[in-house]
Amino acid sequence: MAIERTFAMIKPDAVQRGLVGEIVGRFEKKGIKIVAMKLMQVPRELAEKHYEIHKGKPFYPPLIEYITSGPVVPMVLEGDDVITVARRMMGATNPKQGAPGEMRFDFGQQIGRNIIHGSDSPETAKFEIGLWFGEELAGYTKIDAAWLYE
Ligand code: D4T
Repeated sequence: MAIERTFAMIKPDAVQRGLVGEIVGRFEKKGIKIVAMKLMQVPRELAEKHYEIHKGKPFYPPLIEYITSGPVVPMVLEGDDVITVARRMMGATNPKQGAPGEMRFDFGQQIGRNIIHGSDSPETAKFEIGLWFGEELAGYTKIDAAWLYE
């Protein structure tokens, strides 16, 4: 068992389309623990730091516009192998690919409006949690742990 933390962010299209509850509900039903969550407008500087790796690519300017276009819901999730598991729940980057059951496939249509972000590695998760929430995030005990983990 590898209990780990990851960073996820519900993007502006999903917030505007009223999908926050649905998305958070999917994580909750899976048994994934929400360690931190907030709703916020993304300052341009933060968006640029978050997507620094894509700087110079053709989709970078519209990506920054999109992510700063309305409030987002960043969160920190905790669970067994959650970095990989949460990414699988989100699905293929392009909603046109992937399969039913994946959030991006179920709720989205275009790659430039793909609903949600999730960290893709332990290094990225650590960086993104620090960037959006600061280094030290207190944990808490949740009553379902004994029923989720053997
Ligand atoms: P994020 O980072 O948003 O969780 O998406 P992924 O990790 O699944 O995919 P990514 O980093 O390759 O892309 C970041 C972000 O850019 C948008 N995008 C990407 C786009 O608009 N056009 C493109 O061609 C690509 C590759 C979608 C997600």
